[in-house]
Amino acid sequence: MSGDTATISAEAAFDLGFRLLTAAGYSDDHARAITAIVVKAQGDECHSHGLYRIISCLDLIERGKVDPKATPVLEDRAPAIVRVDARRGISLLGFDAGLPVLEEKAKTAGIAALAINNCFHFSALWPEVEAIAERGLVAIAMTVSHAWVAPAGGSKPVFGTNPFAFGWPRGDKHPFVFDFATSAIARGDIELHRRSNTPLPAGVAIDRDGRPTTDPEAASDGAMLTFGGHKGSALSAMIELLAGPLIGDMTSAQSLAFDEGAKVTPCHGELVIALDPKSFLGAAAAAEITGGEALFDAISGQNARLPSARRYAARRRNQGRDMPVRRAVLDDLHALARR
Ligand code: NDP
Ligand code: PYC
Repeated sequence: MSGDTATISAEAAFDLGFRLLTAAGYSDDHARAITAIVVKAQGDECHSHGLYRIISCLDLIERGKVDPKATPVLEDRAPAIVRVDARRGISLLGFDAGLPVLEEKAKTAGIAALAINNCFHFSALWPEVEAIAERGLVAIAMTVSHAWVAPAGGSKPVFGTNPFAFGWPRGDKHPFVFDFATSAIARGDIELHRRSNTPLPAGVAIDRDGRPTTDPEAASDGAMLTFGGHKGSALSAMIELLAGPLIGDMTSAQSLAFDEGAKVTPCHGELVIALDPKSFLGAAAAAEITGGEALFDAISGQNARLPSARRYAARRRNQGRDMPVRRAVLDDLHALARR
C-alpha cells in the first residue's frame, strides 16, 4: 500500500469502531448499526462515508448533541405512509425500524413513503436504496444537510449537500444504484482534503468573497457549488422541500441554525420512497422489469460504466481481504482508541 493508504480487515474495523462508539456512550444497537454501515462503505471504497465517519459520531457525543441511546418510535400515519421519530438518535436505527413497514405498505399500495424525523444523518444513502431494491422494489431516498451550498447564480449558502439516491431491482444481479450529493462534491470530501492538506478540484467551491477557490479552509468559510449549475440547484431545492417541510422537518438552513456552531453531523429528516413493480405490472412484472436490462446493456455496451459498478467491483475485490483506508483516518481512530 502507498504511504497515504493503510489496510484493515472488516472484522478489525468493526471491533475498533464498536469499541470506540460504545465507550463514548452509544447503545450497543446504535454502535452496531453505525459500525456496520461505515465498514460496508469502506469495503466499497466510499472513503467520504467510510470509517472516517466514526470520528463524526464521536464528535456528536462530545458536543452533547445526539441522544446516543435513543430508541426510534414508529407511527403508522396512513395506508402508504410510515413515519419514524428517531428521537435525536442516529438515522440508521430509524431506517431499520421503518424498512419492513415500508416494504409491506409498498407491496400493498403499490407505492409508499417512509419519513424519518429528528435524526442525525451522517451516512451514504446507497445502502438504503440497495436494501430496498434487493426486496424487489424501486427506491428513491433523499435528505437535506447543512446550508453549505450556494444556489446557481448566487454566492451565499442556502442548500445542503442534499444527496439523492435511486435503486432498481435486477433479480439476482446487484441492483442498479446511483447515489450522489447535489453539490459538486460531498462535504465529506472537503473534510478529507482539509485533513490531508490537499487542494480541492477546481469548480466546486467559492471563498467568502465569491471567488473560485481550491483551498478547503476557504471553501468551508465560503460556499460549495451545486453540480450541473442551475439543474443541480433546482434538484437541491426540491430535496429541501420534500425532505424538509413536506415531512415536517428542518431545511438545511434550519438544521445549521440548530447546530449552533458545533459543526457536527446535521440533524434533520429523511424521505424514502418505494414503488412496487408488481403493483404496476401484475403478472408481467418479472418480464417487464428485466426490460431495464436492455438499457443497462446499451450503456455498458459502449464502455460507459453503470453507476455503482466501481463500488460493486471494490466490494468484490475487498471480500475476504483487508480493505484500504486513508492512513490519516486509521491513525486518528487508533489514537482515539489509545486515549
Ligand atoms: P460521487 O460523485 O462519488 O458518485 C455519485 C454516483 O455516481 C455514484 O453512484 C457513483 O458510482 C456514480 N459515478 C461516479 N462516477 C461515475 C462514472 N464515471 N460513470 C457512471 N457513474 C459514476 O458521489 P458524491 O461524492 O456526490 O456523494 C458521495 C456520497 O456522499 C453518497 O453516497 C451520498 O449519499 C453521500 N452524501 C451523504 C450526505 C448526507 O447528508 N448523509 C450528504 C451528501 C453526500 P460509484 O460509487 O460506483 O463510483
Ligand atoms: O458529505 O456532504 C456530506 C455529508 C453531510 C452529512 C453527511 N455527509
